[in-house]
Amino acid sequence: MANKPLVVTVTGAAGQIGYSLLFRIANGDVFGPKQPIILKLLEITPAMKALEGTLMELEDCAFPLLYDMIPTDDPKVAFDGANWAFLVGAFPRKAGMERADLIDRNGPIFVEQGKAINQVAADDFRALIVGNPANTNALICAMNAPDVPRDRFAAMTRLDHNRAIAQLVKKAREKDPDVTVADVKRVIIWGNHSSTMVPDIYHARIGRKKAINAVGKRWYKKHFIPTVATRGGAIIKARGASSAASAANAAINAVRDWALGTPKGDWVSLAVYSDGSHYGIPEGVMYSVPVTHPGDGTWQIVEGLEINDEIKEKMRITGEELLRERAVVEHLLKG
Ligand code: NAX
Repeated sequence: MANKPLVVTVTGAAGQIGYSLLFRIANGDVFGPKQPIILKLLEITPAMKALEGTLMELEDCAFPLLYDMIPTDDPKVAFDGANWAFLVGAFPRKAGMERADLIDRNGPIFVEQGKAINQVAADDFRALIVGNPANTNALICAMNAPDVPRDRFAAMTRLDHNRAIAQLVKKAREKDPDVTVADVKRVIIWGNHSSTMVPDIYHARIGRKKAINAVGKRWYKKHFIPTVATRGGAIIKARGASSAASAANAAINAVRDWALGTPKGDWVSLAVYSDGSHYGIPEGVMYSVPVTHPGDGTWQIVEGLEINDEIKEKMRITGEELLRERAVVEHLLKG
């Protein structure tokens, strides 16, 4: 074997995102066509049987890069020696459940997993948190793994970022049918992965044009922002189930870029720990910002962007929501 296998942990592996994600990781879509993978798959005990079925299917794909698979319901086994993790497993929001109830329900999962990561993960461990409320779960996980640097934990806003790009392409094509996804650069999602997220296109370009000029301010405010922010709900309404393949795809995009680097001249959105030194973002929350990845497993916040008052106000509101979420879980952050 050319390269030593990477240990990649996926939680919630028997769920619907897991069903799409695992096959693409095993296919080399994240770490490249030369990197063998060991998948460690965490589930709750009642879902172990379903996970067994997914494992049988993975086996039947005979992926050349899939060196081994280890299913478990024990976080310490799942994170043992892990280099990367996709933390997808969480309980879904049920009808009538407030956001605070969901935070309460899912928070303890990330306490337990953070503690296990602290004890047994590899030195170069990194995790993308997908399970909702993703930003606050990422914070809980990071704070319960005090020996792992906080910049190794990030929450996923890449699906929102991708949704923003797709909406821009659709609109721009009304005037120019040749516009493609590759023409759209420098979109930003600020803040929380929730309806207060701030999709910002004031720095974005579509080909050589400023995106805001290409699509118009009116459309941006009236259609784009609400469409991106409520897309998850629209998919549930149409499909009868929440986004799964697109969420798995976004997780793959996010970790691939984090591991291997962002394309030149562009950036991506990722919710990372705020130390309070950027763009007036409050300290101590996981806040989505534009980042570049040099390709060595690190990220850098894009500096020096001029933020207009309209976006600043929205950024303040989403920041306050994150602070309120933090207050709900303060007792889980002690580590
Ligand atoms: P599913 O309900 O299909 O799967 C979740 C899986 O997690 C289940 O198999 C469950 O048994 C497992 N699980 C629960 N507790 C666990 C624990 N303590 N350890 C390990 N596994 C555990 O949900 P799915 O559609 O796959 O979505 C998973 C999570 O992603 C949800 O929290 C969902 O809200 C969130 N999403 C986040 C997105 C984002 O952009 N950040 C977008 C997509 C998605 O909505």
